[in-house]
Amino acid sequence: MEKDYIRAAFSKNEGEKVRLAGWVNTVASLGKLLFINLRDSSGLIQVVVKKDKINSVDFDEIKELGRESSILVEGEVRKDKRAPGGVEILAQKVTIASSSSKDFPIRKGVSSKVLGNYRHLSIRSRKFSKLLLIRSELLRLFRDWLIRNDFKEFSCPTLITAACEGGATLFELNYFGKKAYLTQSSQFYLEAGIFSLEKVFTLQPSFRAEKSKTRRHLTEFWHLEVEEAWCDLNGIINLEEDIVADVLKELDLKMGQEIRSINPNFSPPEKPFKKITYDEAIALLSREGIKVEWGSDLGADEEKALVNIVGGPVFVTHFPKKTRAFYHKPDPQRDEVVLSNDLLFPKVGEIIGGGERISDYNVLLKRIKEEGYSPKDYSWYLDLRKYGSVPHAGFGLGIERVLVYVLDLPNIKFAIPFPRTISRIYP
Ligand code: NSS
Repeated sequence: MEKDYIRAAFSKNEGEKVRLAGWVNTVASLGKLLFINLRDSSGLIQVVVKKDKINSVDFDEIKELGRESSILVEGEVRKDKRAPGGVEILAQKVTIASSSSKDFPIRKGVSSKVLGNYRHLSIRSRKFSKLLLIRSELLRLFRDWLIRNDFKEFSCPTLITAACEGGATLFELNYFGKKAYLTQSSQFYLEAGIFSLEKVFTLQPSFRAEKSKTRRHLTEFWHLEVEEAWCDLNGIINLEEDIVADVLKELDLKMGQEIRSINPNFSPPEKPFKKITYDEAIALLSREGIKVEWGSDLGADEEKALVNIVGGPVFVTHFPKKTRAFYHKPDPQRDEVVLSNDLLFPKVGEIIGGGERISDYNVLLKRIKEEGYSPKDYSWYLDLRKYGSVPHAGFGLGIERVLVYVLDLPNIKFAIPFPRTISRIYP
């Protein structure tokens, strides 16, 4: 197919002859004139069709086109103050690619349930298209940043045999008669990867059988995970701070206008982010009358309160061992806490979980047993500590959580084209 058409947003030069391809938003008829509001991936443009400029059979067919009909337009750009966007296209030829059925189910005022049931169609809206463009750019910027900083993309399996983050949220499946699971995190495979490439990352879905309905949990989310050899807790915190602050600044430069059309109050967070220990966090919360017993994890409400108290993004480090998965390295100064960190952000709470890993074989074996797991299930993971183990650290970042923050979304399900939650696996 010939692709010499240009996008609506770039059809700006008075007198220019252009070819456009897109979808009909509305057709308004004014006697011998038709005004088509045409949509493509770049935006909307008005197309004017004059009856005397076009064959009359075509004119009548265009007049009857339903919303979402796909058409090709050849015409001339004209400046017109009344047209949305300041320009319109005076059509010389309109070709109907496919006329849409008249029962397009997305209409003004439909419920959010209907929008969810028709997500395959509702992603066509201007707002959703903008959001998905921002998401696409965010993914690209994270990848670019990591590649620029000498990290290599490392592909990990989705089908796995043992839990990374504890068994509670595993999706189980039958793998030719054997028990297998969908991965909760690619961390262990990235840890294997550092012995080959030293600095690795992956950007792929993780799966969690989250049974609660919250505004920040999906059962399938896009997980950016990074692992680095010869790295400790401080090293990984610095890396997290750099990548998040740099990428959000770059995203603002590239997509600031689109972002602010959805969240007018967005401004990228400035480095350095505040850093506090878990002990300091519960002391701060206690001063505000929020009691957290030492040894309990921080929930969404506590995270929100902390971000408010601190006044922006905050790293919380040195969580109690019992709140974290077995692979975290215990603090050599204080065995009951681990060298872990969470990065908490306004509006959404935790966007990153990470830290330094146990690099000693015997310590790891002990922790696996203490947590009640079978060392046999982690035999390959233990091997990594047998053959030239190194200090190493890494983190995982939830892409959709970052988007909830950037766009101030009321629910994480708006941050992904086809959300999976406890109550939705269709479409
Ligand atoms: O459970 S995490 O805190 N950490 C890990 O999975 C580590 N194994 C990552 C690593 O070090 N390689 O999850 C990391 C992030 C968390 O901060 C959230 O931003 C996101 O993954 N996350 C989620 N996003 C959406 N929905 C759900 N259910 C979810 N769970 C975690």
